[in-house]
Amino acid sequence: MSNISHILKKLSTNERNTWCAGCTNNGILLATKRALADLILQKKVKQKDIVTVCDIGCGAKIFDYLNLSGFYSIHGRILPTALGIKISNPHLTVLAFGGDGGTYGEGVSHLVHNCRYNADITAIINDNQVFALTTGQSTPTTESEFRGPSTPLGTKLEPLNPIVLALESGATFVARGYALDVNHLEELIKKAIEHRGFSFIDVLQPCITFHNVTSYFQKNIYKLEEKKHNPNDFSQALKRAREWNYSFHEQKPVAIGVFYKTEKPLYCKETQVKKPFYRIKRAVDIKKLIREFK
Ligand SMILES: Cc1ncc(C[n+]2csc(CCOP(=O)(O)OP(=O)(O)O)c2C)c(N)n1
Ligand code: SF4
Repeated sequence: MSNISHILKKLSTNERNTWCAGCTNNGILLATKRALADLILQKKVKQKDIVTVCDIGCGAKIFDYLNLSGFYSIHGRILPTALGIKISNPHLTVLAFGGDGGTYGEGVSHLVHNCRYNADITAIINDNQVFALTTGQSTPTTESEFRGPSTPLGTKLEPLNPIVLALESGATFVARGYALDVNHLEELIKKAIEHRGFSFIDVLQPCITFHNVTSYFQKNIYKLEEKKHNPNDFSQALKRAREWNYSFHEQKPVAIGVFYKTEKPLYCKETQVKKPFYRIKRAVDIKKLIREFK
């Protein structure tokens, strides 16, 4: 067995895959495993030092299929959980997996502030433009007129553009991937993990059961790197991000790749974490305190 197949095997679990047959989340799982296996092989990360923080949702079930330490968080709260882990032990490679519903709906303030903080965390968001696990209600990235269980007459709202949001919130690495282009997504995930700071990847992940827009993506997706896009140019990044507004009423070009990348001070450095919190001896005797309050 080659080294890479051996590492891929070590990253896998025996859990039964409960995604619908043909679910595009399998593309994200494969790209993540391959990206991690390559980084492990190159000795850039260690399997024992990788931590995943997952939301509640279809995509978040990736937690069960990766043989990594981790934390099943609550809906919308992957980023504060990931930030807490990173501050407590800065040596860890922290990956946060969430859906568009949890991250752009309930958890949107955490996304905005984590873009500002710039802790060294990688956020991978499976954006299927619906709350898939709860059977397809509309989320902030759903297109107008979409009819689902919570909007039987069609949603009347325009979608939120998470790429523009992340750029305007000050993120230092902003990218979009496509779950059905596994090789491209693998490269994006590697770049995101290697980036020093908060990395954000919105992954277009058409839900084949409740929001199947695969044919639109197959027709309209193009790669930024093939258009000589300069990821260091903020205004160019915003312009590219605004080409498509997450709707399907008209044919528009849908860019994937790194929109923007820059360097900023890291949050953990600014908070003066000299050594991991878990190594700091507590001055307070917790057991004694509990006895006092009993
Ligand atoms: C605070 C809270 N609100 C709502 C729910 C119910 N809930 C669980 S999963 C889910 C849908 C998740 O959708 P999304 O985050 O888009 O992920 P997907 O299932 O599409 O991968 C919802 C609404 C919950 N568990 N907790
Ligand atoms: S409902 Fe959609 S996202 Fe969830 S497992 Fe099925 S195809 Fe995948």
